[in-house]
Amino acid sequence: MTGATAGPAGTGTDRSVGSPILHVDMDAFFASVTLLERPELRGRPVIIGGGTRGVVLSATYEARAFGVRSAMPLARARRLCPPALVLPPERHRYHEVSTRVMAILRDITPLVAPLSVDEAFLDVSGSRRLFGTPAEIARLIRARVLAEEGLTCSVGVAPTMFVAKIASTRSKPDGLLVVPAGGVLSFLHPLPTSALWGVGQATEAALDRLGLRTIGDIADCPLPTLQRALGQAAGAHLNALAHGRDERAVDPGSTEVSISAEHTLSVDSSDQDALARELLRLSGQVARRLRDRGRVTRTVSIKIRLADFSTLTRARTLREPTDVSQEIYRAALELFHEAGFAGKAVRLVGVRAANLADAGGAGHQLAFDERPVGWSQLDRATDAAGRRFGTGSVGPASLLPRQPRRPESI
Ligand code: TTP
Ligand code: MG
Ligand code: MG
Repeated sequence: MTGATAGPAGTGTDRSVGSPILHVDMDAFFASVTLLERPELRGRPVIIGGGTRGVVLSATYEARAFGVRSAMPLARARRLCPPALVLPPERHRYHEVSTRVMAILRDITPLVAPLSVDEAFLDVSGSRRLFGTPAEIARLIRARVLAEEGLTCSVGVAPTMFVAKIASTRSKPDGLLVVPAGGVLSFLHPLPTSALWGVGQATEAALDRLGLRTIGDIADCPLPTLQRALGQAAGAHLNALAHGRDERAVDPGSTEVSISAEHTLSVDSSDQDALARELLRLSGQVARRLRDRGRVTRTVSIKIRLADFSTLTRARTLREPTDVSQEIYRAALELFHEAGFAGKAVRLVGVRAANLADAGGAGHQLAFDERPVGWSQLDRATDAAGRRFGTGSVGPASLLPRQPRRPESI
């Protein structure tokens, strides 16, 4: 299926020219990647899940037809969809595909801001001469991702980030939806309030109490009423969004949720001193990249792949956020010693800094009202990183949105 395009798409009359922001999101990402190597399962309801959390991570659209949704407990998903096949995640493959998809996007413009492992914003304002209008670029991206990865993605094209994000969601699966500059309000206003990025259950309930069901209702609501119910800042933000106003710009540096470096040893090694030196070198790289970006980390993790390819991660939340090599190294080395790899042959080591914050405001956690509205998805990803990376936790770290660029040391 090819999704709807609001507005004619040919050059000349292309109404996407005033809509330079693209949001690209892979369809049923984990499930689709897993199915690439299991083509006999295509068309069947498939769920990726299991592991320690026992929830649905991704479900094919065939499974969703039964009501299966991500984050649902697997037991419930199985009850809703008895014929579904439940398969374990293959994190390494998802990461590799993600890296290649992000590279396709960076072929178009350096202004790519990944938001998670399977989605990114692009600002294509400067790409017109090389690649055409935003709608043409969206088609090009979809065609390349399909041709090169065998996967479908959905793309929203809009004048602003939050509208592009809503548009990609509304066009799923395998869709393209262009919201022309003059069509933002007619697109937004009929949608339910929950479609607004940043409106969670609590905010939705508060809006509901005011009798506000659609985004159009929010736009029509007097600002003071909205602010009394939600607070000054949140009320003003929602009012602005409901009028289609979103000042944020696609910033390639702002959405990184982690920075990592890893290295595959030329020969498998169990030499503890040599491995510690490698951790020191990688910690230095990570710290430098944090400083380059003006960021600090609160969560350091290590990744160790043994000769038999089994891969483990260990993570620690620091007392104080840092961009100092030695502090990152100290945490990484402690994790390494605690993990009990002594004597085992190691194939790959990695260091990751997650739970990032701006160096200027280190330690200052923005309250909801202070956050630029629209970043709640990113905030959630970052919060989740903190939760999942509890001291000594194992495993699901590789599910977190990763920095899509391949570390230079590989
Ligand atoms: P999503 O883009 O939210 O979902 P999706 O790609 O599976 O489906 P859609 O077509 O609706 O975009 O998430 C991308 C991947 O991230 C998803 O395939 C699995 C993973 N993921 C988790 O690991 N944990 C989670 O809680 C969620 C929501 C997703
Ligand atoms: Mg997706
Ligand atoms: Mg996504």
